[in-house]
Amino acid sequence: MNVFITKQVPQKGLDLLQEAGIAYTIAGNTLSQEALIAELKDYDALLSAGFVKADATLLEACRHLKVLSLFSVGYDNVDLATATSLGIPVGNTPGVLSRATADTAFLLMLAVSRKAFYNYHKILDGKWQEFEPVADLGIELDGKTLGIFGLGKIGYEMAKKCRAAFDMPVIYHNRRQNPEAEKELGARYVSFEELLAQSDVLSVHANFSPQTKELFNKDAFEKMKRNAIFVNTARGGLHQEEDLKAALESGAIWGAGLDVTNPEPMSPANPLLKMPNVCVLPHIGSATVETRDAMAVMAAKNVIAGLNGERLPTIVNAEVYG
Ligand code: 8YV
Repeated sequence: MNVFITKQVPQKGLDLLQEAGIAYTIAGNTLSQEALIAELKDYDALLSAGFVKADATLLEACRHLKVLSLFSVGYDNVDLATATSLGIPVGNTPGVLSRATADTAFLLMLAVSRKAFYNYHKILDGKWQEFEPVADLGIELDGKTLGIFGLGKIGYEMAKKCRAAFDMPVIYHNRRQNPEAEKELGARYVSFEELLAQSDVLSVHANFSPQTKELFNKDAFEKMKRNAIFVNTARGGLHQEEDLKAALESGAIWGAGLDVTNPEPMSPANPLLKMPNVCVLPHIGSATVETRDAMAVMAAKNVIAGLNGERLPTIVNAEVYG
């Protein structure tokens, strides 16, 4: 039994594979889809880290795979219907990255509110001048309303931090109501329109899907408060970048913090990077030692279960089991 791993992952996951008697190969470089398909002919499982498009072409060519284990919570890069129809179980890594990702959303919210990245660049550019009482002022967060779009595990952690740090009332919009967040955090369910109209900080934590694609567009930004901060740590495809730029330029919203962009990587020439009220990070939501270790362990456990013909501990397409 063997598994092909697309990128180096933390040793803790590799140790588990070894203990389970599973041989692994780690790709030396990023492979084209064609090369990956050719490689996978000799493997029973794929542990996919980074952006590997597991579309119908790849899955049909690799229908012999006993498991596709994702080193991520997101599964928007997998054609789940095809995986299920071919009987390939797909596993992901939910839960363990919620705190780290929420930390990143919190960091962006605070950094945007004080124009932190812009002010740092002023120093680098030799533009730290004399004290100016009205230059480059930020806005405070105490008591402001936090709106969460997609209040699942990560959104919950973000809401918890914002309540504890700044006593922010929480409103949210979801497919389903979240009774735990309502009870523990006093979160209030609102319509999407109300979320746009009432949030001082609007933080996005939803999955990317055809339903959520570019939901944050011109129309949405124009319905938001002029002092609003938009934060996206989910997927870049949830916002329309040109519309976001226009909304920031026109003052339709106050600022934006992005850990995800569309495309990734973002071009260094992107004008968003020069805007005072914008902070961009290169998709580091889950990038802590603790979280990446935990993700590696979870992804390895999915591989081991799949190769032993057992149900994956964290399965995305449970329908595969009928
Ligand atoms: C990963 C993520 O860094 O889990 C996710 O969905 O976006 C990040 O944790 C990324 O997917 C690389 O595998």
